[in-house]
Amino acid sequence: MRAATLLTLLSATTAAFGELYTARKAYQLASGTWIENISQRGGLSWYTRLTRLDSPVVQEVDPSHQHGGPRTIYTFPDVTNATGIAELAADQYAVLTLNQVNDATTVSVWTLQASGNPTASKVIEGVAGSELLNGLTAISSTIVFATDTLSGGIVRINLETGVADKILSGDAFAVGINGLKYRAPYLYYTNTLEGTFSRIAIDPATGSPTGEAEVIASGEVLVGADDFALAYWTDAAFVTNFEKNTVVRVDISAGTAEVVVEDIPAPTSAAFGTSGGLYVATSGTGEDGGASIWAVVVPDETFI
Ligand SMILES: *[C@@H]1O[C@H](CO)[C@@H](O)[C@H](O)[C@H]1NC(C)=O
Ligand SMILES: CC(=O)N[C@H]1CO[C@H](CO)[C@@H](O)[C@@H]1O
Repeated sequence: MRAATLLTLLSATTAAFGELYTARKAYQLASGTWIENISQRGGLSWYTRLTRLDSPVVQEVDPSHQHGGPRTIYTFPDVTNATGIAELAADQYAVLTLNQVNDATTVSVWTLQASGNPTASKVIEGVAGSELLNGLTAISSTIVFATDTLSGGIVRINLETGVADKILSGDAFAVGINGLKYRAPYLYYTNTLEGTFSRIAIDPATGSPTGEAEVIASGEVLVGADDFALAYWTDAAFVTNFEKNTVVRVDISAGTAEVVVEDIPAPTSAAFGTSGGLYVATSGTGEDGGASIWAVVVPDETFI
């Protein structure tokens, strides 16, 4: 997600695309809305579930229906914003919230059971030393990792014991660290300010690094990088760049990054749908006047 301190606003009009890629707006939300994160393609839940940074809610859209949402499924009590969401099991999520009162922010961690009559339990209230936990990814059904965008580093959260500790820090995890995804054995992450897409191998049981952090791709096209989706059929990542209004494809083995979609207004996250297709969600800060969800066709996607 983009923190207020990281903003550079650019505006966008119509979508223009790289060769063979197409993008169309699938859903438009009301003015003043901001989608922070979408979750899909663990393939476990049918609905695309999303968090809203402008209010403490989780919503869902039915990716197969043009008029299938968004519908609010849960409102977190006594907090102001929802940031990261990560799927733990079918219809079960870990969700990060912020409570911003005056100048103080409290970061909390919840588990959400999203089917039927949704319920949530607070696992941690007030993660010590963090003002903005942002990207969130599940390592297992009980361990999630989150990026600390404002002070740098990656925090491990044990949902069973309620313990949160910063386990990765230093130059490779600098301020501006943002999107985060785990695909064994690597934890992949972006840095918005440095314009990098990196990874580090970790032990899934402890979260401890089992190798060195490596920058896979970097450069001006990645300055402004937010969250991303990992392709499931090839070794690539689709990174949203909210400053440049683009989707950037990173070829992980080749270490290259190229813009494949332009003019999606201020995109913040991306996820592949249960039955294929790349969904990109926006912060609603472009000329759209509200958050939107776009359906992007990736020409070489091979549905598995
Ligand atoms: C959290 O929500 C409040 C109320 O909508 C909003 O004023 C504030 O800017 C939000 N925080 C962030 C980090 O966007
Ligand atoms: C920015 C952000 O919160 N990204 C997360 C969105 O949710 C997926 C899992 O559903 C995580 O992997 C991302 O890190």
